[in-house]
Amino acid sequence: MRRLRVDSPSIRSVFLLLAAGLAVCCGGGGGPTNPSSPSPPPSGNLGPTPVPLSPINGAQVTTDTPTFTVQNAQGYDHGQGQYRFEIVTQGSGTVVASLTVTSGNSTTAATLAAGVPRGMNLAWRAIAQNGTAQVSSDLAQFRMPSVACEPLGDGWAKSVVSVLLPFCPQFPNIYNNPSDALGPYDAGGFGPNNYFGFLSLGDTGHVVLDMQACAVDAPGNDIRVFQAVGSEPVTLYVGGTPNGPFVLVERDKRCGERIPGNQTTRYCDFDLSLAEVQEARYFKVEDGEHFPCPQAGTPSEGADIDAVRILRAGP
Ligand SMILES: [Ca+2]
Ligand SMILES: [Ca+2]
Repeated sequence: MRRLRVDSPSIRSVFLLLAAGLAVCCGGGGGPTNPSSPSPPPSGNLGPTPVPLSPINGAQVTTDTPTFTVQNAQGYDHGQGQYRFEIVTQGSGTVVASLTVTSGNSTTAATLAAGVPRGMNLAWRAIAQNGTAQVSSDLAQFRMPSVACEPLGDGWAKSVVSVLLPFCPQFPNIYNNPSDALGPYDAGGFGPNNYFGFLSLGDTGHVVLDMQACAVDAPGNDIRVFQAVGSEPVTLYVGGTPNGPFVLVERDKRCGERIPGNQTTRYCDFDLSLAEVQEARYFKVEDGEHFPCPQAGTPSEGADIDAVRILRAGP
């Protein structure tokens, strides 16, 4: 049961609160609230739209799973609906994360447990919904923790965070050492069984690489992926933390630019601005060839990753 406040200044306010109490008294257990948020007004004084309470005004949060708190809107209080929290880019307004929770008492809070990407200029809003109508807050700017960037150095990939290589019994992948994607490009040899120096991803495979340094969005391309044997397409995601969340930069990009004098390795370039990412340390390189396992005819199916480099460190 909702508890009525006893400090109401007038009989009229009491009647308003009683009416509000009747409307919301029986909604069951309370929704998520943030005890540290500013004191909310009584539900009778809620405004026509939700109002962001925290984080606001560009404040930097200290966790990768931040909590967002909004003052509820009139008609969307506890027991009356739900709130959809959207994390969007400041540039195009693209939604990068979202979560819907039931309304709390005067305020509603949501913790983005799946994480919010670092290295982007972001804002958030809360959209109150009651099944037939909805009303949105203004956007509030905030900042995630900074990406931990080490000095640039030579710009080549430094270590493997994780790898997923689907097993294809039709034709098992023999180019399956993820370390072959580290350091400068060095693939060579001859096919189909005697190449060296690259990692074949197979259909839908991927590898996550720690660059230690960060790629930053400068004018033009920022990242170069070196891909061996042909021009198989590559998909690139980037992140500010080793386990993501990762943000798509470009999908299924043909990776076949030739390097003069090199017969094995080719490359393709990516521009962080496509993803509205300012800086990224971890690159998730995914197969973009999508050649189905049942049709496999070589032990090197999928994109063949020889190396990855931050372009600012050199061509
Ligand atoms: Ca760029
Ligand atoms: Ca290599």
